[in-house]
Amino acid sequence: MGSMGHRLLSGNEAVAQAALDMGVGFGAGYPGTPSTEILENFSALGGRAEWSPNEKVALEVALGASFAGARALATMKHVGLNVAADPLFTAAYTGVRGALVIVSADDPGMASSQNEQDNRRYAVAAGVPMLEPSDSQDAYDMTAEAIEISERWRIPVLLRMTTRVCHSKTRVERRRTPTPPPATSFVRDVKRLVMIPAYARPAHVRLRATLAEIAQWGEACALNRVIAGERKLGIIASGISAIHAQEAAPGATVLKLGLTHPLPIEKARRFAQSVERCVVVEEGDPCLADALRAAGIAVEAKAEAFRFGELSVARIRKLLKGDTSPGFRAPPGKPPQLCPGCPHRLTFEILRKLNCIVSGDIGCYTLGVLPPFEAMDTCVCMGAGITVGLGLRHALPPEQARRVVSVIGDSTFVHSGITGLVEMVYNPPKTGHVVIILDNATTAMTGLQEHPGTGRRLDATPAHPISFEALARALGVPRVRVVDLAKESEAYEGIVAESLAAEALTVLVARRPCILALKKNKE
Ligand SMILES: Cc1ncc(C[n+]2csc(CCOP(=O)(O)OP(=O)(O)O)c2C)c(N)n1
Ligand code: SF4
Repeated sequence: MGSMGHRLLSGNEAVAQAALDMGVGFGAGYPGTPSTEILENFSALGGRAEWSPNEKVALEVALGASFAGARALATMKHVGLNVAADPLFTAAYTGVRGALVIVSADDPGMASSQNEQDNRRYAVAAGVPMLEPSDSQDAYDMTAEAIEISERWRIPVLLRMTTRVCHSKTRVERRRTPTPPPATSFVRDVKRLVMIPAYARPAHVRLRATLAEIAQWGEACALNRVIAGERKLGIIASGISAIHAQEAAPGATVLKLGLTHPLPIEKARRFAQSVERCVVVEEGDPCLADALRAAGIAVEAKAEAFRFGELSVARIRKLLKGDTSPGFRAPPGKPPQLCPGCPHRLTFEILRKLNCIVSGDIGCYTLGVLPPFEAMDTCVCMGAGITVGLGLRHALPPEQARRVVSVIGDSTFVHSGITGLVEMVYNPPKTGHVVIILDNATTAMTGLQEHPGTGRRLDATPAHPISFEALARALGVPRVRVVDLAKESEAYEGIVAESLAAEALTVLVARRPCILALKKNKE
């Protein structure tokens, strides 16, 4: 489609454009930096996209659409794939009908995440192909290629992006002729789609045979290519590292891997033999190096120091020299802060004043850990605010247990807090518990996305807003109280104190919209 010319797109925009051009009929996801803009752009381009309550739901809905013959996309950040891991592993067995591409946006260096897990491990563990774009053109081309691989071999495909690839803008040519979404229909295929052990056993055997076929195909496919250079130094790299490596060592011969699972082992072997020194340059875990060495290929792996954080051109120069001395570190910037006027502020002022032990969660409100509040004591993963709080209540001596409060944002509550509330009602701590749902009517941290509590969908169409207070009451929480922070700010402290003293199961819905969401919704 040369006639459409080149455009400057971020990696996320390029994935959205390719999905649209390839006739993806359904996109689902849960927001998470750096993946969020993929679905937002897909929707803006006219694609059918939805925010799901969490990543497991998103992947399952996308899988269902694929079973119906639609081409489907599921997007999430790296930790989101932990939540969606259950359907992922078995979807590899069922396989797909329409293409199913799962975007895992990893965050080496933790620009905006609680860990820097390397999701290339998931491709190996679940047994699904993985493609790794290096720039926006790759993101476009590999999204299209992932759709084709998925349909050709009837297998879900992981597209692994990283923060730099998601957010950097590079030139993109729309190389695919836009095609409309394919017609859908249900075709009964019980042996493939119902994973009872009798059908799952052959499905696993089938999966391994499919992977072997893809591995064979990958040996010669254009996704894995050699960029010619001197024989002295060969570099094997994928993703953004392949681009940085070319700049760090301009003379080197580079094997740029686009398909990193299954690996083109024989191609890599020939490559390693063709150069005098062969170094694997990879961000994160030594996944490629381990796999190549296990196959008996003599490659150099990076030193352990380079496992942490992002790689840059400067770091790769050091990596190639084996220099592990600490490099230049930018002086720490100003720590982030809750916006002036943020409705979360009052809650943390009160929790600090009341000397609470605060089991926190992830969102803007995690900033309650920093000065001036310093009112958060634990924060692990989405949803853990309620459940870790319950564990503390169960195990601490009563005089400390009585001070434990769980705080959780509204989007996070929908994502994975509801089951925590079920646990609370089912296995109540002896001293009761207090959960505060910080309902600011948006998913603020990731850029003000809608969720099932806001009354609007991804494309801003109206939806039935779920009521947290009605849900808590229906689950059997005896004390449920909505606090309107605009009108009851004076009374709020007394309400929290009284709830702690009650020693009963309590849910307080602290309600006041995020000031930025209010502004956005007025525009
Ligand atoms: C499994 C997982 N998915 C997504 C994210 C990214 N993320 C972090 S917090 C958050 C939600 C924040 O919204 P909310 O709970 O409403 O709090 P707010 O930021 O609005 O205060 C998201 C989507 C994550 N950390 N983990
Ligand atoms: S964006 Fe909204 S929720 Fe986040 S700190 Fe600012 S006002 Fe608070």
